[in-house]
Amino acid sequence: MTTVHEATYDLLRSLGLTTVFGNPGSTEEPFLKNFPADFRYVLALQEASAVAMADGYAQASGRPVHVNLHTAPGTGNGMGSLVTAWHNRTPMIVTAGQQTRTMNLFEPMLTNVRPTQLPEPYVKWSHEPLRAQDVPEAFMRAHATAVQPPAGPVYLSLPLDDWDEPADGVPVARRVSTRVAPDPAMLDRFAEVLAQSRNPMLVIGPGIDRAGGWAEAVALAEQMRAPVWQPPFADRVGFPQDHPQFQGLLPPAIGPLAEKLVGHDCVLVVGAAVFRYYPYVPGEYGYLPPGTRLLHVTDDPDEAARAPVGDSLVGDVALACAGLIARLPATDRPLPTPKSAPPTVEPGRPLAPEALFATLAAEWPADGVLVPETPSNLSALHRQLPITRPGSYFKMASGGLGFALPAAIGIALAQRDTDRHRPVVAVIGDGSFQYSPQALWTAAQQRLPVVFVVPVNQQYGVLKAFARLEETPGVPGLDLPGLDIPSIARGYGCTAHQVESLDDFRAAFRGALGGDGPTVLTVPITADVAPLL
Ligand SMILES: Cc1ncc(C[n+]2csc(CCOP(=O)(O)OP(=O)(O)O)c2C)c(N)n1
Repeated sequence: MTTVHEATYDLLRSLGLTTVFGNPGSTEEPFLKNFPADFRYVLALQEASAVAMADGYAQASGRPVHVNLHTAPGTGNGMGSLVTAWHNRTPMIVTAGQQTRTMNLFEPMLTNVRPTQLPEPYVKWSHEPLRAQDVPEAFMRAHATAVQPPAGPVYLSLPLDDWDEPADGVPVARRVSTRVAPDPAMLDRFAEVLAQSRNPMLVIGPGIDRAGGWAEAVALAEQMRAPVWQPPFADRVGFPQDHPQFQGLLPPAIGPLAEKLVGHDCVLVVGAAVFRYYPYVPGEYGYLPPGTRLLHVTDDPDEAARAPVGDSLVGDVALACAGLIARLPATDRPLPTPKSAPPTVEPGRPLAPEALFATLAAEWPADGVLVPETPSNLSALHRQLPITRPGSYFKMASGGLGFALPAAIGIALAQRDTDRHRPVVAVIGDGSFQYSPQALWTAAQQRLPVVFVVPVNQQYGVLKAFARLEETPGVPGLDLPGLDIPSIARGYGCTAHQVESLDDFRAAFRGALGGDGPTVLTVPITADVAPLL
């Protein structure tokens, strides 16, 4: 007799899902019992870390991932990271144990009372099988749902007494496609508008990196001879930031962003929202300056629906770029002026963050992967450190802190599993560092050579900038004295150094890159905070 347990593991094996990220409890042990030797359990010490680590792993490996959480409390702990995985469009199957079916009517301890509602709305599908025999097929449906565009997390609640039940058989591992071609008629219309445009602008977003479309995006930009901008809050980078046509990052507010579009009769946004704004700063033009037409390409029907302006074409963004290249005539438009070089900044003591990032850029390994979560200094980091290759930048798309630290660990594990061994460097503010530091233990246990650079300004700097912009003086809780981050890091098994000069940073960074485990480098920086916009 094949049990539900055997049928499920057979299916997971066929789907290539032999790694389980998680944090176990009594309700998960019947699933985890007799854990097969060809499977791997990556233990995280808190569920927020388990989900974010899995998110990084899925994004860097380009494959869906399985995370196993402890019924309702584990799901609750993982929820912030699940919100991020949703916005990151990460294909993720989250499973959680459920109390025994036979007792559930009376709600024993650890009952997940409304299991399918708990992770909503940040899952594409949420389900508790009606019969034990449906568990393996539910995994198949969960997988097929998670990977289709827009990819995202799904949730299965699995009662603990299901696993020894007889199975109906082992489900067939089905394949579903993950690319949907854009409508050719709408591509024709977009191409006509672009061909007639005198001064088009391109906005290339994270969707291009996700679709593996760097070559298509570069070819389209070069064919159009148009300036290229990155949209606000891009969680991946879709265009080489050292390309002569690359102009920089668009500001995340309605008025300032619209001002950047002035003079362009057409703006083509590919693989991004229109637009991801943050503070409400309306300008004189509204969303678009007069005379500017907006065209939008996304693989997400909901992103198309909620755009306030423009015509949207839904489909795979790399295929759409290729379709436009084939349709557009050559042009002799003048090329845009390259943007100016980043400023040189005096280091000072404590260091100016921008001087630290200039040194980081000078030391940057050519195939390095950056995982940033340094809110008040992100613009300085971008100015100094251009991302020039695909799959080299992973940031949370949600605005929820606590992603970068565990995600960097999942990304490093994916680098090792895929034999790419690209160095992973996370730059994480001293405040952001505190949301999921337990993940450091997993990095140490897995001997992953992640380098964590922590600019320490002893405050929630960006919230001070926000308070100035919003004119909300007297907000409490924005200072962070008394955190001993090197001790925290050592406590979890990492190497840790505090560095105060650029020379010390250089030496410590080189050593950390060549290490065989995680290193945390804390760097005291000035508490000056740049304006939010
Ligand atoms: C989960 C979560 N909680 C709270 C916040 C609000 N928040 C945004 S930025 C920030 C401060 C981050 O501080 P730090 O990492 O030290 O960076 P700095 O702004 O000083 O550069 C906080 C608390 C958030 N974005 N996410």
